[in-house]
Amino acid sequence: SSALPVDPVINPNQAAIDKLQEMANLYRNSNDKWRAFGYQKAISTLKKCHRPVTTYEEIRMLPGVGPRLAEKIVEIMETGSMIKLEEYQTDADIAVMDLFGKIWGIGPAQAKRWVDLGYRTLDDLRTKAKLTHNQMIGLKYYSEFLERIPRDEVTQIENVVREAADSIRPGLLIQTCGSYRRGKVTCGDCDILISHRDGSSHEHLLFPLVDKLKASGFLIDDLVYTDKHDEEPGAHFRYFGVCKLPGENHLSRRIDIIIVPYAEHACALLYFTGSMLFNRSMRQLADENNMYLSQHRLHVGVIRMGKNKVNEGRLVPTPTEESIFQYLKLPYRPPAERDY
Ligand code: DCP
Ligand code: MG
Ligand code: MN
Repeated sequence: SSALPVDPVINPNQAAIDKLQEMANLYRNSNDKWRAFGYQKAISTLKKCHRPVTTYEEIRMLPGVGPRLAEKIVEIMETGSMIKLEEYQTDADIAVMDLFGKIWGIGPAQAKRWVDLGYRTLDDLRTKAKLTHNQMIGLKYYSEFLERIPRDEVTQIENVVREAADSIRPGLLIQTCGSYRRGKVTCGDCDILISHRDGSSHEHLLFPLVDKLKASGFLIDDLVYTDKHDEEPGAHFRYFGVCKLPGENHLSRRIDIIIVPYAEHACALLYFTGSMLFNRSMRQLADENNMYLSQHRLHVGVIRMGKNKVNEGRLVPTPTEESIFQYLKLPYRPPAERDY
């Protein structure tokens, strides 16, 4: 695949970014999503700032950084540590919430429920808790799923899927999205989008594809496997599961496959490329301009009363990602510039 830009060189404020990220993760996993969000905004700002900031005044000038957070950043700059973070890291309940919150698919509410039931370790969950299928899979691969996937391994995973898909149906459009398409050096999982330009050859593909990839031993556990008829009308065919490349030295990896009709390809590509924060701001911008943007489609001329749509507006053709940016009157942003 084409040469993509990779993560920028280490940021001069990386030490502060790392500490703030740890704190944001702990807040998120301990169910304090507003604090986590505030920290995440400050992290975004610091990542975009390519000179070192050291004084309180400099830090306060950064957008999205309030006085309390600025004090924290100064503390990190001056002492190399952050007392609040250390307190949190040694708080037993917070530590357990964090442990549980790192299980794939587990949010802070579920982590809290388990803590309240008295579970303290992953073994407690394995032996005492009543787990759903996905929770069992998350536990089974606890440490493997926390490992980032090197970019070239994602490419290899894509190639395995491509080869299987091509052998079933030639001419498919197959593209890895997510953090990979945004040019990251390592990825949390492999997000593969499949479609076909003829508008119909994407149909009846997911089941034979998954069967084939299971038979070869590549797909090893399922998380979400849906025929769109199971779900809300028009939902995409999707498979979320676990894969492993052949050979001894490979870890089990998360893989997401989505198959979409070609008319929805650009909206799905935009959505599946992310980031999640970027998607949120794109949808918000659409809302503010009487449009509606989803992973399926773009509507214009939407009329809302508060949160309710009074008029659904009109579906517009979106042949490319560029066309979506044009409707929103935004200059096009390549995937590598969609982190925030
Ligand atoms: N996505 C979203 N909202 C969600 C989940 C996903 O908008 N609740 C979109 C944006 C993501 C993309 O789907 O960028 C892929 O989801 P991932 O969870 O795989 O996230 P990334 O690929 O961006 O990061 P990672 O490297 O952690 O996989
Ligand atoms: Mg991903
Ligand atoms: Mn994913």
